[in-house]
Amino acid sequence: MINKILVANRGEIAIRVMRAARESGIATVAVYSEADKDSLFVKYGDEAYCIGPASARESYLNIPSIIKVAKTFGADAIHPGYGFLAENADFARVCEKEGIIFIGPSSQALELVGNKTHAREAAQAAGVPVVPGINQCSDLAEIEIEVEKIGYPVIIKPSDGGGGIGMQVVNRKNELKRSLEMSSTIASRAFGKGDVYIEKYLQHPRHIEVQVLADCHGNVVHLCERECSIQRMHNKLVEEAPSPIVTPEIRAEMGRMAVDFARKIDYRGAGTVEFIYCEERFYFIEMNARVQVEHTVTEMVTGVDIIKEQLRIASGLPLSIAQEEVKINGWSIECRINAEDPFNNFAPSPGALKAYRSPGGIGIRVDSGVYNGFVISPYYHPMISKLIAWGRDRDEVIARMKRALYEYIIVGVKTNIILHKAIMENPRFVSGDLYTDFLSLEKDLTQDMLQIQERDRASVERLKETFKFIS
Ligand code: MV4
Repeated sequence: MINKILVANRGEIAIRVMRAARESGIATVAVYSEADKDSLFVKYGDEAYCIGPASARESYLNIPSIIKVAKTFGADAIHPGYGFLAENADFARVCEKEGIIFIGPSSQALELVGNKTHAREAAQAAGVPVVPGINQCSDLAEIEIEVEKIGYPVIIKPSDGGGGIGMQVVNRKNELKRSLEMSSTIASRAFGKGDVYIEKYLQHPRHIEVQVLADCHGNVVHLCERECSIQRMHNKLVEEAPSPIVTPEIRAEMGRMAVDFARKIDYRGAGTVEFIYCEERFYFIEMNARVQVEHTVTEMVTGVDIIKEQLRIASGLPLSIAQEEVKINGWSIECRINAEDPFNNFAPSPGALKAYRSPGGIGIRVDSGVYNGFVISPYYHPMISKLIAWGRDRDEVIARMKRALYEYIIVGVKTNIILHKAIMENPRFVSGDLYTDFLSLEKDLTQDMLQIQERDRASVERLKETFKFIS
């Protein structure tokens, strides 16, 4: 059993974990950088210790400091959240050696899925469809012959990478050599290893992922899919569950594939199996071995508390639900509300929230670590909150999200709320016609944003007036 969890993260996800811990009767320890000393998550922890200066490297990535706090103050488990150390196999291994429970998969599983080529091979071995491609890149002449068989365009991906870094699309033979070198160089610099692999490049794909949970008693379940196609430069902006195009038959098939993959690699914990969906087929691309930002939409439609399941699994308990009990109820959408300027290439807009009031009412959930007067730090990703709506169907949840975006009062920093309003009103989005290049291809979104801004100016100003006596 776990008595005390050290939460090795910050912001909304630290609070999310602390909430699940409190409901489970488990104490928490917050660790924070100097930049985060006034953050809410520091107060949500039963104890809190400063582990270093503002830079992530010297605080949230500082393995020795985090382990030292855990040992000194008697934390028997560490939850890494997402980002930072969440998928770091070395960190998981240190925890294992020190006798601290890492709330996540084993270091071996992290190592396996951290290498995308190995993950691809495991998927193939589990009978899960992968994109046609080449796992081993040898000499150029051989690669050229293999690529010719697959057909251009192809995409070169770093084996040990993530987040789209170092990926190169190749349209013809004479670009292949240069792109291989480019991808490998970027990969070496970013991930310390220059290995790459090649896949057929699928155009206008949808990004659909399946949430899985696996305990240490051999139980593996999937919690259905999320559609995460609306993204900008590999940063997801809007996610939803279920996916508008997934039928019950495809859902059952994708779910079975995700579970088969998790079983094949002896996975334990919460994880996400990522697929790309293109021309009515889906293909495995990789596994995310952590709880994700967008786990919330799955929670809203299944009623399962994914973090509490993580805590059960880490304690050695069986999952609280069986596959037959997983049912989708209604629809959920998440909008990531960032402090950034949608009219200036999404430049971060850190600073003080001079006025802040988040929406509420039926079907609305706001996961956030901010409050009125809080200062958004320039040192980390400028996410203000995750605004999550639930409705009985997609039309109701979109209407509810629009209503919540209307209610949101944020003064002092620029935000992407106007972009979310434009997306919620976009005919393509409303019809469920989503794909990963949605934002780059919808050329008139800026025009839409300007129009919506003019249309809503008076009502936005009326709401902001509420705060005029305070600031
Ligand atoms: C692809 C692809 C097209 N074809 N693979 C980018 C991030 C990584 N997780 C997978 N990525 C892609 N892999 C093949 N064979 C297009 C993308 C891609 C993408 C995927 C998911 C979400 C957003 C994306 C944005 C651009 C490209």
